[in-house]
Amino acid sequence: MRSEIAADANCARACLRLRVLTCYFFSLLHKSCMALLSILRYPDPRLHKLAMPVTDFDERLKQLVADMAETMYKAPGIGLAATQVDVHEQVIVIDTSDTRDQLRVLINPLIIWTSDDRQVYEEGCLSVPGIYDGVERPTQVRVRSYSLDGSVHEFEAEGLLAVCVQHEMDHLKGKVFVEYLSPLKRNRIKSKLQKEEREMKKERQVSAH
Ligand code: K1U
Ligand code: ZN
Repeated sequence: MRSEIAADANCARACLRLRVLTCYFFSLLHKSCMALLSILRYPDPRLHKLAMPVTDFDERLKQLVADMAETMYKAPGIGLAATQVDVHEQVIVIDTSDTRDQLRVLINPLIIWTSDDRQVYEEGCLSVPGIYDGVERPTQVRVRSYSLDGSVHEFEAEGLLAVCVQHEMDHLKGKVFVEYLSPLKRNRIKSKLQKEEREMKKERQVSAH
C-alpha cells in the first residue's frame, strides 16, 4: 500500500516536471519564432511609400503581425504600422491598454465616419524618436478593417485609441505626423534627426574596429 502511494507521488512529480518542461520548450519555440524588426527613422524616404492592400491572409501575414507586435511592445510604443518596418502593406498593430495585453490588429483599415468635433493631442512616433508635438484630429472615428482570419469587423474609437488609429493610418498613406507641423518645426526636427543619424553611424564604425 505504502509503495503504491510512493509510486503515485513519483508519477505526479514526473508529470509536473514534464508539463513544466513542455511549457518552457513551447515558450522558447514561440520566442524563437518571433523577431524584432528595425524601425525606419524620419526623414527616411521609405516612410513616404503608399501601402498596398493585403490580399492573402496566410502564415506570412501572421508572422509579420507577430513580429510587428513584438517590435511595438519592445520599443515601447502603443502602435506600429507596417510602413515603419519597411513593409508596404496595410497592416497595423495597436495596444493602448495600461496592461499591454489588448493587442488590436487592423488589416486594410478604412475610416468610415469621423466626428465633427476635434481635439489636439501631443503625439509621438517611433520613427521620430524623442519628438512630441500637438496634432489636431477628429475626436471620434468609426473604423472598418479585417482581422488576421480574414473576417471584417467595425469599431468606434475615441480618446487615445482614436488618435493612434488615425496616426497609424497616416503611416500607411506615407504621412508622418511632423507633416502637420509648420515647415520651420519640421525642418528643425529633420536636421536634428539627421545629425543624430550621422553620430550613430560614426559610433557604429568606431565600435566595428
Ligand atoms: O510610431 C508610432 O506610430 C507609434 C506611436 C503611436 C502614437 C503615440 C502617441 C500618439 C499617437 C500615436 C508611439 O507609440 S510613440 C510612443 C508612445 O507614445 C508611448 C509609448 C509607451 C507608452 C505610452 C506611449
Ligand atoms: Zn508613428
